[in-house]
Amino acid sequence: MSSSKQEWSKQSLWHRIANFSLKDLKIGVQSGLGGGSIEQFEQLLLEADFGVDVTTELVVGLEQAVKRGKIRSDEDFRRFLQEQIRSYIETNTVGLSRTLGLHRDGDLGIVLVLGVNGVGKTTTVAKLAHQLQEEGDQVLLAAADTWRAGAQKQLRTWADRIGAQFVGGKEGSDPASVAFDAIEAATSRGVDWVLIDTAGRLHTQSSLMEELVKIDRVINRRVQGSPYERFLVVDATSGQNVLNQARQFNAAMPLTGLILAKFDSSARAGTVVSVVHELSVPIRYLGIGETLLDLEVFSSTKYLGKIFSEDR
Ligand SMILES: Nc1nc2c(ncn2[C@@H]2O[C@H](COP(=O)(O)OP(=O)(O)OP(=O)(O)O)[C@@H](O)[C@H]2O)c(=O)[nH]1
Ligand SMILES: [Mg+2]
Repeated sequence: MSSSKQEWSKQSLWHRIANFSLKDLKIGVQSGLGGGSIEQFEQLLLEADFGVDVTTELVVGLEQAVKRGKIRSDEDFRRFLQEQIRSYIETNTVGLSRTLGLHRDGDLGIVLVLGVNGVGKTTTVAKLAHQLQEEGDQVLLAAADTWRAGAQKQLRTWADRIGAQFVGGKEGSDPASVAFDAIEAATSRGVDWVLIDTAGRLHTQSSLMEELVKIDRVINRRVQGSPYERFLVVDATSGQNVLNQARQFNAAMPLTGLILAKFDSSARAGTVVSVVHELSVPIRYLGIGETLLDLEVFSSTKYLGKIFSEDR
C-alpha cells in the first residue's frame, strides 16, 4: 500500500463523524436526543460536504431511529450511519468485470474523460490506459484537448511512457475531429480501447459545453453498440461545487461514472454521497495519488470499511 493510500482515510472528516458517540449526541434511551448535540452533528455532516439534502435526511433518520429504540449503543449508531451512507452511494457500482471493471466484449471500447480545469483528467486517462495495457489490451490515447498549450505533448508523453498509441490534433483544431480520427485509427489498427482526453472547461460556459455535445455526437455515430463510457473527473477536495459540475456535465451528456481524483488529499468526502444521491451516477474510481498506479476501483464496502474501522 502506498503512503498516499494510507493517508486519505486518516485525514477524513468522516472519521470525526464515525467517532461521534452516543455520549456526544447525548442520546438517552429514555430521553431521546439532546438538542445542541444534534446540531453539532449536523454541522459536522455539512462541513464534510454531505450537502443539505443528505444531511437533513440523515439527521431526521437518526432522530426517528432513536425514538424507535433502534439505536442504543455506539455500535448501533455506527451501523446506522454506515448503512444509511451505503444506501446513498450504492447505485450501479458493480457489474463490470476485470481489474478496472471495464467491458468491451470484443468490440472497440471508448472512454471519454470530462471535467473542469485541472481536476486530473489527463493523469486519469494515463492511469486507466496503463492498467488496461497491463492487462494485455491495446490502448490508443486521443488528445482532444486542442485548447491548452502543452496538452498534446503532455498526453503524448504519457502514451510513450505507457507504450500506448497516440492520436492528436493541431492546437486550436476541432476536438470532435480528433475524436473521429482516433476512432478511425483504432478501428483500422485493431486497437482495443480509445481513451479520449478533453480540455478542462467550466461547466457554466455554454459554448464549451456545446463543444462536448458535438464530440459526444461524433462518437455516438461511430460506436454503434460498442461500449462507451463517459467519465466525469472531479476534484475530491472541491466540496459542494462538485455537485454543480456533475449536474451540468450530466445534462450535456448522460454520464456513466464519476472519478474522484485527488482523494488522497481530500477531507471532504461527503461530496460523493450528495452527487450519487441526486444524480444516480456511480462512482467508478478513486484517484489516490500522482503515479500511474494510484487509481482504485471504487468499492462502497471497502470505502465504508476504511472510514468506520480505523483509529476509533
Ligand atoms: N494527489 C493527487 N494529485 C493528482 C491526482 N490526479 C491528478 N493529480 C495532479 O493534479 C494535477 C493536474 O492533473 P492533470 O491530469 O493535468 O489535470 P487536467 O484535468 O488534465 O488539467 P487540464 O487539462 O489543465 O484541465 C497534476 O499535478 C497531477 O499530478 C490524484 O489522484 N491525486
Ligand atoms: Mg488535461
